[in-house]
Amino acid sequence: VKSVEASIPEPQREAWKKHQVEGFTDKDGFEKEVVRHVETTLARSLFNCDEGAAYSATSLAFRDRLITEWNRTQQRQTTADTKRVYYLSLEFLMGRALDNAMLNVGLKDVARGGIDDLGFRIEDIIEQEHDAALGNGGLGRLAACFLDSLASLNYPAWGYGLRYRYGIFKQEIINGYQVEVPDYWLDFNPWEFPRHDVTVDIQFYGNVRKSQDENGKTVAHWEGGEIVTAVAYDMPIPGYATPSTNNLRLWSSKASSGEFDFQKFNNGDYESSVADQQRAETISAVLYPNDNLDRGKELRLKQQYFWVAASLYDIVRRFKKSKRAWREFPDQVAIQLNDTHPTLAVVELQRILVDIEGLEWDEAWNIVTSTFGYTNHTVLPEALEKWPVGLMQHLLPRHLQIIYDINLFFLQTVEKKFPNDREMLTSVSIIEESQPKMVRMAYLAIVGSHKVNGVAELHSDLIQTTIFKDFVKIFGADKFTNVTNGITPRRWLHQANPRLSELIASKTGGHEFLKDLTQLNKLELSIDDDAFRKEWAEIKYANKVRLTKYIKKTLDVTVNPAALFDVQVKRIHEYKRQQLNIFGVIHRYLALKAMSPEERKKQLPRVSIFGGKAAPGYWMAKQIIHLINNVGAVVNKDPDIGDLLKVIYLEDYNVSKAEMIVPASDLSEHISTAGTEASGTSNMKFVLNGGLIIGTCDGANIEITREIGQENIFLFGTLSEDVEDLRHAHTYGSHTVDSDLNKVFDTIQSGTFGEPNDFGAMVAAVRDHGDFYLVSDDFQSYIDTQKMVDTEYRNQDEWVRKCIRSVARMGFFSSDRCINEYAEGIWNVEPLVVK
Ligand code: 9GP
Repeated sequence: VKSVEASIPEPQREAWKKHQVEGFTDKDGFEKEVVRHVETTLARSLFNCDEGAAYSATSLAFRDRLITEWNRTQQRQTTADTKRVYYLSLEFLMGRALDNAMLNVGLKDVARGGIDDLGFRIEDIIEQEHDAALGNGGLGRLAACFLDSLASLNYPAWGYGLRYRYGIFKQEIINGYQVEVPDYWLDFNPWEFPRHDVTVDIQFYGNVRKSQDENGKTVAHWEGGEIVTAVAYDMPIPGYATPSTNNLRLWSSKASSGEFDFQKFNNGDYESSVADQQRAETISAVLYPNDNLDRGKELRLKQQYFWVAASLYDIVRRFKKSKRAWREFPDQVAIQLNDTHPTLAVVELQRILVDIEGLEWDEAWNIVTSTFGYTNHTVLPEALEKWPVGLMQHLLPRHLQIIYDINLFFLQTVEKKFPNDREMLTSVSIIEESQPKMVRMAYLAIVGSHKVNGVAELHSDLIQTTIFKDFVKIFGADKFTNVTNGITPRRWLHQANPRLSELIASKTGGHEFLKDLTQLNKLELSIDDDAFRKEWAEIKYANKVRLTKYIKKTLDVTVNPAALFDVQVKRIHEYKRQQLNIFGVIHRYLALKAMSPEERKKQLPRVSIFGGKAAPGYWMAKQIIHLINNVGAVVNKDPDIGDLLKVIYLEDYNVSKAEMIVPASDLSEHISTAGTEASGTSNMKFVLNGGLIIGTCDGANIEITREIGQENIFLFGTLSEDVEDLRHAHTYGSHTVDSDLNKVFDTIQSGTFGEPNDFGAMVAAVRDHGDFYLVSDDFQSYIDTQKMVDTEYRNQDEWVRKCIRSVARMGFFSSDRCINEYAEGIWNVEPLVVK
């Protein structure tokens, strides 16, 4: 790190203190800051200030405020010298920052007035911001919720990630197909601070030489190869209703100064002189767009090492300033591995301690394992990371040696505990003896951490009884735990649904519930208050009207806001079963078509809303998108159907769109095959916004049911304990598909929704190829449950009561509760109370 650390001598500090920047606190001060930024930072004036410039200046005014508190928070944490948490995540799906900053520092009303005085509307200004979309889905959004909670609860914590130049691609739907467009989001980003003085040189490739030191100890030297420089970019993370402002540090790659070939440049060979530079910059250029899928690309491994090496260098440097003994490292530092992506950090810390700091292996290993915790987010085999040994050897030769040593010592302890059990050794070895040999990253993460957690009760049970069961035998059950996911009520209620947040505040005695979500339970006391329920329903209706307008504007489809809005927005994946949903929609369409006009008049109008991105290489997921759009194209224009059914595909689903869609939902679909969705977090967002769920007994649906009561959720489908038997029966027994689903398939194959062959593979996956996701098993109960939904929705008063009761019982699902559980059970850190 080439950071300059100079300190102003005591006598001169008075001048600094006198001029300390405080930031605005009222409307006048805010306006002054905005005008100053428009005129000086942006070099514009009142004659050419458009909404974009007004957004920039507003953001800069808030950023200045945040940075003052950010500086103080860092100062406070350094002085207190307490333990810090470092959250390592390859994804932070932050969404927009301005609205969040205004609400968290409690100055949105001040800004609203000021923006109004200056001739703009705050809603239009907020809309100008580009989402920070540095993530794929639930995993990245969870990390963003955690940052909000860590700051709001005053925990000394930093996030570490990569500063991708391109976040998740922008999705366009053209002729019903997904088309990917690059998301270049960094044109103007007022929320980041480049720290050109905080850089770390990261080594790749090369080879390892061993020598003996004066005591005869073998020392490894990693030499040669290539160097890429990591540059830090910091984003302030403001807590809600507290001055605590934490840091998210994102690393960007650039060529190290030694890599630029001046010789070639001077000889006029400009192109190849910059080639190395471009190669270095490629490391942090793009986010891999796969959700729950591991593709094993070399650049991805490079990203992982680049990011963990830079982050650990930073963490170790900060620790070394305290001049403590190494054994105190775990008392000062807790590092959480968000999934297996940062697992190389385990190896890197061991390398730093042994090769660079000269500690003995065992002492170093004790420090390492006491420092790390690992969160598993999936049991899907295709998502569990493995790297070919050959690639690891080539890219990180010293790390591979260390991995082999870690494995050797680990297997020796296993051998002691389970003598002569070769099967056990093969099953838990970090190196998979396959062709080619692979490094199993999840196993490395387990062996290198003191705690391993799943993200919902069912998921945590499943990892302990299936994929990691042998590790439970080896390490004991205490090493494994559960922390059920949560969401931040600040963004997912207060920001996304301001009217509902105000109504709740009026019934629960203020905004305390945003700090302690269990306070929502007071809502049940008002459930018989007619005016309250009326206002509740009005707010939902207004949110639906807003979405209706958006649908009209973007898709030119008119939908009836009084219809039941049935929403499934999330990544497109066979295990999440959007195909089951669209088959159900086709079934509904066929049923409506078969009815007499009189009968039709008695039916409940419904809008089926879909949204979500498919990984660009995931062909079947793209087929599902295509089918949904084709069904919409037919149904939405069918004069027999009219308002009774509309099928909508919302393009480019992202965090800011979720903030509009979630509050407008009556019913949301969380219908994964049991045992496949680790938790899900959008299920929590939908319920918190007064919508009900149709769902399977999977992930956090189970705990949501327990909290809100099974009378308030529409559950259906196979239980996870029966999944394996059914799969087996599909393959080895006779597998039949019931007549309703067959009718759906026949309609698809008759060409009603496009070319008959277009969706052949999707139909065949269910009918002929073993139906791995159990669509045929769950179809009938899904349809029956949807009928129940129709019936219950007709009784609006009871429906609203169900929604209120559900919201009242959602206190458990705050990410604040999660973070407190991690802090107590895994990190052993305390909040730093601000006076
Ligand atoms: O698929 C899970 C999702 O169920 C969970 O809510 C989220 C956060 O824990 O993580 C997802 N997992 C991944 O994206 C890949 O492991």
